Amino acid sequence: MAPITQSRTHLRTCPLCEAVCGLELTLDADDHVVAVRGDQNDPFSNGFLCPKGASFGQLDEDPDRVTEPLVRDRATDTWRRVSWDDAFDYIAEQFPAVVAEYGKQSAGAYLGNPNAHTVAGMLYVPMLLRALGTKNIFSATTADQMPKQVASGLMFGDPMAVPVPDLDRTDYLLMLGANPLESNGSLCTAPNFPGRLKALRRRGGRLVVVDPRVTRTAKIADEHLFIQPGSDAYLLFGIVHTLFAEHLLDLRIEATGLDELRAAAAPFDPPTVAARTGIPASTIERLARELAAAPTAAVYARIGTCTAEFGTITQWLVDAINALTGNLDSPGGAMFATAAALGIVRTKPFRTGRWTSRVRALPEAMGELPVATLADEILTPGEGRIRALVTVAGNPVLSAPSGARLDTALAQLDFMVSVDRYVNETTRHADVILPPPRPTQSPHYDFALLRFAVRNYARYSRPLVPLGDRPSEAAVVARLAAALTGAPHSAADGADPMAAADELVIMGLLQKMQLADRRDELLGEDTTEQRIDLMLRIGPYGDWNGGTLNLRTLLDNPHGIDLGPLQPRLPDVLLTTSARVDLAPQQLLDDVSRLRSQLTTVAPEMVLIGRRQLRSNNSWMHNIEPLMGGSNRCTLQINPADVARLGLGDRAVVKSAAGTLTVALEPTETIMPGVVSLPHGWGHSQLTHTVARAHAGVNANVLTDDSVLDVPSGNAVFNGVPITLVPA
Ligand SMILES: Nc1nc2c(c(=O)[nH]1)N[C@H]1C(S)=C(S)[C@@H](COP(=O)(O)OP(=O)(O)OC[C@H]3O[C@@H](n4cnc5c(=O)[nH]c(N)nc54)[C@H](O)[C@@H]3O)O[C@H]1N2
Ligand SMILES: Nc1nc2c(c(=O)[nH]1)N[C@H]1C(S)=C(S)[C@@H](COP(=O)(O)OP(=O)(O)OC[C@H]3O[C@@H](n4cnc5c(=O)[nH]c(N)nc54)[C@H](O)[C@@H]3O)O[C@H]1N2
Ligand code: SF4
Ligand SMILES: [Mo]
Repeated sequence: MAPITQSRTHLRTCPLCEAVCGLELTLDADDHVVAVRGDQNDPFSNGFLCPKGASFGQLDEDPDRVTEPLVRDRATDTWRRVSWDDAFDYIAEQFPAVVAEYGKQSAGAYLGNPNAHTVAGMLYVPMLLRALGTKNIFSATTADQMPKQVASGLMFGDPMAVPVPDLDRTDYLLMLGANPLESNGSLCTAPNFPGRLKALRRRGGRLVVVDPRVTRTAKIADEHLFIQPGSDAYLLFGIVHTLFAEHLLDLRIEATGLDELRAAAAPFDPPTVAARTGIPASTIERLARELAAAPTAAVYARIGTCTAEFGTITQWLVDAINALTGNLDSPGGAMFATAAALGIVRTKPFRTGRWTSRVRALPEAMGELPVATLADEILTPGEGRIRALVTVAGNPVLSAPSGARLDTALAQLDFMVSVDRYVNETTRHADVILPPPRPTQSPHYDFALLRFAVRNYARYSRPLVPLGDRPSEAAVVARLAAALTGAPHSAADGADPMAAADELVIMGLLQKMQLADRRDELLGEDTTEQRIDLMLRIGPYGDWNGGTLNLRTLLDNPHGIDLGPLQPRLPDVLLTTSARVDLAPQQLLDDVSRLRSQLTTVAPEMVLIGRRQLRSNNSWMHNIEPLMGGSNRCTLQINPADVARLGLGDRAVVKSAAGTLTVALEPTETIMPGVVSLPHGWGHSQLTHTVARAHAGVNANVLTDDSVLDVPSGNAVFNGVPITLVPA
């Protein structure tokens, strides 16, 4: 260990989940992270740190990560390290050749979750997608929050206009399908979510949690309600029905569709939906009355309700209830954040289905096709079949439905490139892996997550550790975009794809704002920083927009800047044609008949749901020794009554329409009878990295079924999957 005098301290944002906590890192003279603490002076996270953040150092330099470009020999399935130039030359030779032979649509792309956390993912990947010019774009969004974005897009006109519960001021929080005590929150950026919930209760507020499991969050709540998986839309319609029936409305915003919403809710009276949800009619009515009576209240629903068959209807009704009870866009209710960096400027009302997928004719949403049809697009012969694939920061073999089928599909590609820090279950099929640098070598700004924050806040972190002679991830992605399209990509040809791309974006934006003469004033050490500076300066707090913020302000305030509590933002955020909130979008009304058709369906005897684990991060932190073991294991939670009824032992064979797994059982009273829960992101038996393989677990998505979708959003369905269980 280096002498203490040589160590230095650095501040940066944790990139590992949506909570954006401030970290205080101690680095030794050789640039190794030797200590991690929560940044006490961060005005948003106030020193909060979870076990994942605490292991940032181990993650930063995981000895099993990929550090140099790898090329796979297909004949022997072995990897060889190559130089960056050789890697890009090889890509430039192979990828465009496939596209030249089979056409633009033969290229595909899959983007994983960490793209929402990286500067490369937010600023450079969109450019790579444009360069490819294919419709075959997929991402973790359609295995995650697409229902919320489609619902927001249809109600508010903008799929990025997602209201978040005003956690610090609300008097009543109804939370469905979220477990922030383990996940630390999602589409609700709130460092120290646990502390904020405890504070809500301390100030006399009420927390009600609806979940098929008694989660850690449920344990600190005033009330927990079991719900039959996949039935949240019925519960929420029951609440909407009651609000109308009992004249509990307090609509304070300009809205259309009130009568249509009332009509849509008519068939879903609490006695009718009670059987389907497993929640008594009297409880549903009481929830409606409590929401209406509370001085302020917010309904918040997350992944458990998104990755379900009626995900979009559910997300719509969440904000419909917030609106009907006078809580939309109002302090203590559900509000829109004001992010400091200017985002994509949309001008047209959102719609889906501008094109459809080739095999199943599924509509696009936000320029993407459902990941549930990625395997179809690779496996189904015909013109437009995907033959060359790029993945950036994703592991769809473990994260997409019917993962085993996708595994088979990837093996049939003509060429595949992945930008990823590991050889994982997905990237093992790649021909080339391009690694990002260590997180300490990357800049950090939360372009996406700060749009969904419970306080307005901004923080920029510069890289702490020099890159040496390797490229930044931004430069990798920019160079990849050039190589994939056969454009000049190498310094030897005089090309600097990153600088060229940045210049295009910067000048485009400046010209649009009629600020072209101010190019030289942009601050920053490189063109990436200059882009960030520009987005801040013309953003809502920017010094070119009447405010004070720019890159310098953020560099001078390394703990982050508090920009105050959320402010009412209607009608400014709206992009609907009526310039009002649409409480009953036609596309969602059309889906209600599908919901009605299943109202009296008898629930399957056993259904599968997922869960998150405090010391996991989807599929990719299982190689970090200090996080492993204890409760961080891949077990099937099951009620002891079901274990006894089915005569099961320690293990069981689980069968679904999509596949079969043998799993270790974890009997627990915390899960309702008839429901089992398996976390996703496990199934590492094929990996070479040592720790993860020792804790392999099984791939939950062998059981989930890519033929079942939430119709309006095309989102995958992970919760409420019918299964059978027999002794192993
Ligand atoms: N059954 C079931 N399935 C699910 C879910 C569920 O609840 N149940 N949840 C879904 C959800 S919400 C999500 S978001 C998806 C996640 O799905 P994916 O995004 O496909 O999977 P991750 O496991 O997050 O994989 C992230 C990859 O990014 C790599 N990586 C990490 N940091 C970086 C970086 O800085 N740069 C680059 N280039 N790569 C990096 C990691 O090594 C890893 O391979 O899974 C979904 N799948
Ligand atoms: N520690 C940790 N943190 C993470 C992640 C991680 O893997 N580990 N992943 C990150 C990602 S990508 C995301 S998207 C977020 C997600 O963050 P959250 O939305 O908080 O996700 P979960 O913790 O899985 O909580 C979902 C809950 O939904 C419940 N549920 C399942 N089916 C249903 C249903 O039909 N109805 C209802 N009402 N509930 C249901 C489950 O039992 C579970 O408790 O977490 C992020 N943070
Ligand atoms: S809660 Fe999320 S952001 Fe905060 S330290 Fe943990 S992983 Fe990092
Ligand atoms: Mo996610």
